[in-house]
Amino acid sequence: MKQEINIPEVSEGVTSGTVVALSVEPGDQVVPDQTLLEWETDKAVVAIPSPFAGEIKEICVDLGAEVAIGDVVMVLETSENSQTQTEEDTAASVMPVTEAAEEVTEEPVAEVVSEPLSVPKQQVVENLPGQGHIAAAAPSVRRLARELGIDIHQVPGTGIGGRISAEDINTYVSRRMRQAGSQVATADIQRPLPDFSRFGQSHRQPLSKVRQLTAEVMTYAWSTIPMVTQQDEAIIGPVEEFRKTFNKKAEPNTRLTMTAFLTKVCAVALKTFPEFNSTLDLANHELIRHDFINIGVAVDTPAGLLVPVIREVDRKGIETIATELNTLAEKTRERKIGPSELEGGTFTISNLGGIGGTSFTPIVYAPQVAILGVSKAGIKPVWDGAEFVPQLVLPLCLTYDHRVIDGAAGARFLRWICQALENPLNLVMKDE
Ligand code: CAO
Repeated sequence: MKQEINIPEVSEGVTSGTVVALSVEPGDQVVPDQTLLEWETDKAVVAIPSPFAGEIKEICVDLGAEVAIGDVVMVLETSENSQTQTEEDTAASVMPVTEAAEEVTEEPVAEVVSEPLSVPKQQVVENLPGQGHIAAAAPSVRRLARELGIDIHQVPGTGIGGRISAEDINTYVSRRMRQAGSQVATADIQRPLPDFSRFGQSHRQPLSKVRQLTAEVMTYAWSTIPMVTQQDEAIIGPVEEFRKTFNKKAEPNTRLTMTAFLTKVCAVALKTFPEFNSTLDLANHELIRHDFINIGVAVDTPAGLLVPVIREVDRKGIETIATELNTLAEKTRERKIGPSELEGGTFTISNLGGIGGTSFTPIVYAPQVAILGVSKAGIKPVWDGAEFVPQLVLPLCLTYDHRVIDGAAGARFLRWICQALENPLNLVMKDE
């Protein structure tokens, strides 16, 4: 039986992407879950698996093609048996996007608003605030608006009946930034480029989706968040000794890294200083305090910077965190990380110490309010009150959103982290 393979819904907000690898050819036999192609979205590269066993009959897309959720990418000849066995397990992954969207029940009132086509769009949207109407937008679009701190009722929708799309939100944000006379360039605004051919030869190369998204995220954060970077140092000789002894008996995947240790320390620090585990909602004049602690770890990959998230870190021991981090970092470098694994972070750690450097100023990853940068540990003379003693010192840099966090709180938070590294007993002094 012939079966069309569609691009499944992979994550909120992801609608299209580029085919960056074709892993099979016509005539190949495939098994369920075998990767058929790699699809680069603006969040990550996603491996699209085969929902069934069978033979590849046709490949409907070329390398580099732009395809959207629901598009047919391949045709597979399945045997009846293989389809019955795997249908249930894989239904979600091949579900057409329209069916999947209907299952989303969050904020249902927003979904049923449908203004008559004859009503001018602008009028529909701009009449909304204060009149008991609800903006017509999918939950993912409403969430995007919340995360960007904008009032969705102010966004003109360009869809049928004034329905608001993610693109409308982005257009609105760009327009507001221009209107505000911002001197800062957004990702799509730049001064005219000089004619480089006057100086020599240059070559243009397209930006990958990851690079485009990084540009957008960084520009948004840099131009909207007033940030301060606080620096401090921790003596980590004893922790490093413990780590090295532990690793003598560890399997490669359970190897305890400095980043895993820092992730646990930060989780306890975030519990102790909850304003660092929050999001500023300017539109509603509120601070959203998160009861969950999910820490993102910046991973350097050939495709660019990606930030997979370790969830509920406060409930996990360092060994579990280390194993999860090793797995996530490897998956990320191999471009096998799913978009859902890049979402939901409430704080970020960026460890550049394996490469080098004495300090840097990381950029807050909105809608989070703080990020910890880690530079390279090295031996330094430290005054112990009587003499200089050689100590292994780890430089740490904390960047925070100064609208939410005062300088004194920033200094206290970072000092707490340093003291926890120097005396890890601090981690277990309070109830979990
Ligand atoms: N100081 C000194 N040495 C360090 C260190 C530090 N801060 N951090 C790591 N190292 C050492 C480790 O001890 C390890 O040496 P050993 O093998 O002898 O133990 C070596 O560097 C490699 O560490 P690692 O990379 O395997 O493990 P990690 O957990 O420390 O780092 C990860 C994991 C994912 C954070 C890292 O691989 C990475 O990608 N870092 C780059 C992050 C990045 O790009 N940030 C920039 C974001 S902002 O532009």
